[in-house]
Amino acid sequence: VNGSSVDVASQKVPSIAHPVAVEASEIASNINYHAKYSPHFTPFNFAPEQAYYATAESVRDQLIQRWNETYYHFHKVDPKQTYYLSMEFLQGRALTNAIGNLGILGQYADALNKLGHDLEDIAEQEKDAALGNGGLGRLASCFLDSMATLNLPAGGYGLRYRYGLFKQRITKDGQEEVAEDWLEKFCPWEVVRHDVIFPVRFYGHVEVRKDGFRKWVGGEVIHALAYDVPIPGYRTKNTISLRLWEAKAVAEDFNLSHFNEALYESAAHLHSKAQQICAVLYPGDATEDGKVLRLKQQFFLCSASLKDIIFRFKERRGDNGSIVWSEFPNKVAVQLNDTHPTLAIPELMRLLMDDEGLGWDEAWDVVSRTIAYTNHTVLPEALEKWPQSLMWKLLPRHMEIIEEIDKRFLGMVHSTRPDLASKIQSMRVLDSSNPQKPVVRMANLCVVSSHTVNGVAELHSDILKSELFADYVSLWPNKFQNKTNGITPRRWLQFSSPELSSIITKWLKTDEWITNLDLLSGLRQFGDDKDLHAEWASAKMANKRRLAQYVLQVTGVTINPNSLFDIQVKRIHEYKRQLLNILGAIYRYKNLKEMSPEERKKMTPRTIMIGGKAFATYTNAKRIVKLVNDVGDVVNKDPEIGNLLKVVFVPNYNVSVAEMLIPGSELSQHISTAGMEASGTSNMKFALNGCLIIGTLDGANVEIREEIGEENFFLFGATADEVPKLRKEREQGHFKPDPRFEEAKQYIRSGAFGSYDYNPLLDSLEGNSGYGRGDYFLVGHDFPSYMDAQDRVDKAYKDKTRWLKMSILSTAGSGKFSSDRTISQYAKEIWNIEECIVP
Ligand code: HBZ
Repeated sequence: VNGSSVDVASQKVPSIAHPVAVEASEIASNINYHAKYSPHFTPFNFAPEQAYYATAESVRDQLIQRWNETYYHFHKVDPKQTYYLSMEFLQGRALTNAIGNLGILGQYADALNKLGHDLEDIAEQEKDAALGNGGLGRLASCFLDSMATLNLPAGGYGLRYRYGLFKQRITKDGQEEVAEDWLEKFCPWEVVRHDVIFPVRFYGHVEVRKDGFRKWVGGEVIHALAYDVPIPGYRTKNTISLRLWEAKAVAEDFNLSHFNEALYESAAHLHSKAQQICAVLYPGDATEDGKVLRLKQQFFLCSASLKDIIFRFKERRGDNGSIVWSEFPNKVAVQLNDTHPTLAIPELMRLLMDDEGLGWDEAWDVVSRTIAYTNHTVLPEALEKWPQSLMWKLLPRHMEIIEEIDKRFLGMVHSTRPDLASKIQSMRVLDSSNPQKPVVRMANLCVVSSHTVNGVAELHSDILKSELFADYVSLWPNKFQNKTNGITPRRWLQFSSPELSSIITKWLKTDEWITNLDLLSGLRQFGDDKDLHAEWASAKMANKRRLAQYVLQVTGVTINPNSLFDIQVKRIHEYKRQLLNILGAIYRYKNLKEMSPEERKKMTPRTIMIGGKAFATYTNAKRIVKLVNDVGDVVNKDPEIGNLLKVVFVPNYNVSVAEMLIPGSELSQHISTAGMEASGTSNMKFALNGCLIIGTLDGANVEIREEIGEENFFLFGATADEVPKLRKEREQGHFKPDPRFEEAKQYIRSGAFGSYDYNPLLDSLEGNSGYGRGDYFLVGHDFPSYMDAQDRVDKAYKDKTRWLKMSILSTAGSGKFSSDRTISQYAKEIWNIEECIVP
């Protein structure tokens, strides 16, 4: 299917007609050119939307030039390359990021001014590419930015979902999910590669051929067509690719005779099957069909990507037929972003054995030297397990291979480590302990098959070693690593808060911090400087005003920029404890109401903002969304309270909303039950923007607190090692709740926030009966220390000088959390790849 290989390396890069524009006037004329000759609308209309497409296309010209050069250069040098396989990439908007990375943001702003437009307004025309749902997806996108910036030969593979994450609408019933068609109009940031298309099979059966080879045949074949998205590095020519696969049936799959017999649906049967694969991110998996579809999506990503990687490996070895497969791991590193792309393991085994003729040992050696796995969760319910029956049906050859992996693993442990006999059942890839429903444990398959397994923050990696994967550690002590997450400082500071960025550059006398974030520590020496304080405060205030305007626009609530802006934004999940936040807000409200007017005057005014999406079938999470909105409705209209407290639910939290919220924040909440948040990455974004954290000793909070100093972090709550004991005590009824906790719950039950039945939600905080789950997330236990920490926050905020110093020290201590640092460590310690700079 994939066309014959051309010796592209020997071809010259064709020169383009228009030079790469850097002057505002040239840029303006390029934009004009595209408005005229790349039209998507009726002519003579240059409203913001049209201006956005023309602007994006002019940027694209510049990207394509660099992109082609990068491709040719990598092809010529043939370095070892990393491929990041992920079911999610949360790219957000591309325009500002692209011109920012190209270093021509100012020129584009000027050019648009000449054309009667404002860059900010134009940028807002773009829909977010929301091909992900949370931290894991955004991490993948930050990683791509760093790979490009560090000139690494690397790229991403994902799926081109038609409907990414749903749009969240808030109604009187709480969250409503609405499909968002980000591809409705033309997407200027992708290029379809009509020459890159691979068949992907599902179902069918395994044939044993005369020569003994096994071959997977029959079933249903869908094609994977490549769409490439350019990823420009910051101030480098290097521009790498995010390759997104679209599922497609081809013309031969269309049954013309059926169609002519008016059997329209059956005529296009395979076309509709293909459409389903890339229709939505995370289709519901409560039904059997839903599970099949999810597994199909995962396999589709793995199979197409590996075929592409193998094609490139062979292409670069030339036509002389001398493919040395043991060289493959010296040219290719594959990183699995969680277990979702685990099927890459048996698929690579199958391609090597059944298509390329390698023996088991040879293929296994290649696979296990190529693949590495990142774990992002220790929650047992989030560890993927696929029913063996479903796998046999959809992927019969892969199940044979998985059985063999399991069998050989078992044999190896029996013969080399008889001491592990009592552990072996839980270490195995196959779990047949429930004969009704035997499953494949994807995480175990990853651990057994990968050369490296990593967690995403120190605490999380320690828990992997001491708990989740403890039994494997004695078998393979060197397999386990930590790679603390990071975020790109370009998107999350430089472009989202230009005011603060200029101040940092001015005081550090260099803008090198943008690619060497450790330099931020140079701000520490100015922690007490009055002039810096004044500038810092004014940048923060500008960002707060911008945020207040946004909040007014999307919620109708007026918030006071002089109040403390307190934000918690992340997916809604019980372990992240938005419920703790809102119970605290309720207690604060009740307390304010009970005060005398004199007492009230002494209180620190607060605006609590909470945002995030709840998974459509996660009932308790949706109840939390409803509760926050109900509390806001009452509190925000209470004339007695006025500006002393506002509670705002920010709807439809996504990457571009985050870019608005984070720069305007002063306090942010990262309050998960200790041991449950693998890392968190928004905590890093907030800290980088000079926002103080109230948080538990969980995930990367631990390292953030270490870096910025414990005196600049509002700590509370149980530690990870106390949690099991506390849960047990709770179960045994040895828990005496704090009266403030009881009051807050009682206030909800009294109907103060409307008549919606919150009992199921509140009962989850009680003992083990009815809905009660014994407060598994320890909201009750941590409540008093949370409230005490909040009192410390109020007190600190009253002292403006102290707060500003803490804010500056927060930014100064955030250097470690650049994704450039994270990716350099992956490159050195896991992938063994080096930079490959396009001249
Ligand atoms: O990955 C998140 C972790 O919760 C967070 O602590 C960490 O910082 C981040 C990056 O390492 N995990 C996710 O976002 N996970 C998912 O979104 C997910 C998606 C599908 C699943 C399970 C989890 O089936």
